[in-house]
Amino acid sequence: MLFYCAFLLFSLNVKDDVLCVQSKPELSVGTEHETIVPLAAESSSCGCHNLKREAVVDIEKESSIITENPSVKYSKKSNERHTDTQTNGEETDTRSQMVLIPGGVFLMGTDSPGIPQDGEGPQRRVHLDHFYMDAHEVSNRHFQSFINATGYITEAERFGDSFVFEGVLSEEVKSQISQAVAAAPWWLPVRGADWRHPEGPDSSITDSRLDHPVLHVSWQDAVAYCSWAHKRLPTEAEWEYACRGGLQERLYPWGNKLKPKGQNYANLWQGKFPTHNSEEDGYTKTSPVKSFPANGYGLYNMVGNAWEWTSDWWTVHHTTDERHNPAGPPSGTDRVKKGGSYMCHKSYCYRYRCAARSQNTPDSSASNLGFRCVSQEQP
Ligand SMILES: *[C@@H]1O[C@H](CO)[C@@H](O)[C@H](O)[C@H]1NC(C)=O
Ligand SMILES: [Ca+2]
Ligand SMILES: [Ca+2]
Repeated sequence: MLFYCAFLLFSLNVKDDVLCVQSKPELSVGTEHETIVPLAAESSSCGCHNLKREAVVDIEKESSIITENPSVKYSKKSNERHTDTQTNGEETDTRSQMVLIPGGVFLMGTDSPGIPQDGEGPQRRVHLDHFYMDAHEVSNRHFQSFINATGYITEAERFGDSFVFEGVLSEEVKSQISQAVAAAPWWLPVRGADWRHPEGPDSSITDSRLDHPVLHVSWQDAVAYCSWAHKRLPTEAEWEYACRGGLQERLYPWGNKLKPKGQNYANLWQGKFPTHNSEEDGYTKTSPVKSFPANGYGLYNMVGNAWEWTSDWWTVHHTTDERHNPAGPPSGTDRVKKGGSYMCHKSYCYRYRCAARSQNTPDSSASNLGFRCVSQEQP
């Protein structure tokens, strides 16, 4: 632990004390939690092989909830076409469109946790009032409207650095970095990395990436954006209920089968992490916020693409008492994030499930972490 803290103190200046108050080494990195766990330990401890539900679910029936014929719609090739046609409609919106999530009761968490130490269980009954949710992750375009209107400066810009996945950096930027995160050498603290420069100073979000999720935003940044838009961050319960899209006790927003009819339903990692991304789903990094099929509520990329901040403080202890509109513990050190990212692969980050969860300190930012907002009534 000391080693981690010393390492972080060395590699990051302003954020150190916040990162180092955490008690577990994998929490102290301030970025993708799953990447800190050694590969061997993870594959034996994550319980991936104990999941039983895949066998009992009618896959044909489930995929028909989403679309008539997913097999031709979500191949790598058609994803490219699909997203081309979608970029235009949003040019003039300054805020993203929202969908109604009807109130109801659902089973939050799971009794068959993929990663028990994350506090995915126990499963519990949760009642929620209706709310509206952004149909997709907040895009660079929408975040730019906020910045233009307010002059807000993100935490990554103020700190002067942010974590970037090594695999997306140019050789030039990499050559200037002398530190890395001890147990996760693929996370590099990059000076000048921020939402406008997702891979450091020599990168940008112009043109083709305006409709991708905004990255390198801290929890505070996300809260500031949502307030500006007269919205707020979702609670973890709201996020998870929305993720499930009206289905009960399923792993993913579309069912229990990761790739119905062999098609990709989310932007994840295919290949061998972190060295080889086969890009089978069409994307090495982020994808446009409306790529891949929406779930039953009309929500895109709830799992995969970018991790999403929620308003809850982090804890791994949950009561099984029935709850109404739970908002998490009253205090804590980390905030809950949900959904996994384009960096997730089952072998080391089986967190692209609705019940899965992870955490970061509120001032952390990284090249795979974004957010979306909700509101009780349509703003
Ligand atoms: C924000 O301002 C810049 C510079 O004036 C402009 O190019 C850009 O289109 C604006 N973005 C939005 C979404 O309004
Ligand atoms: Ca991908
Ligand atoms: Ca997401």
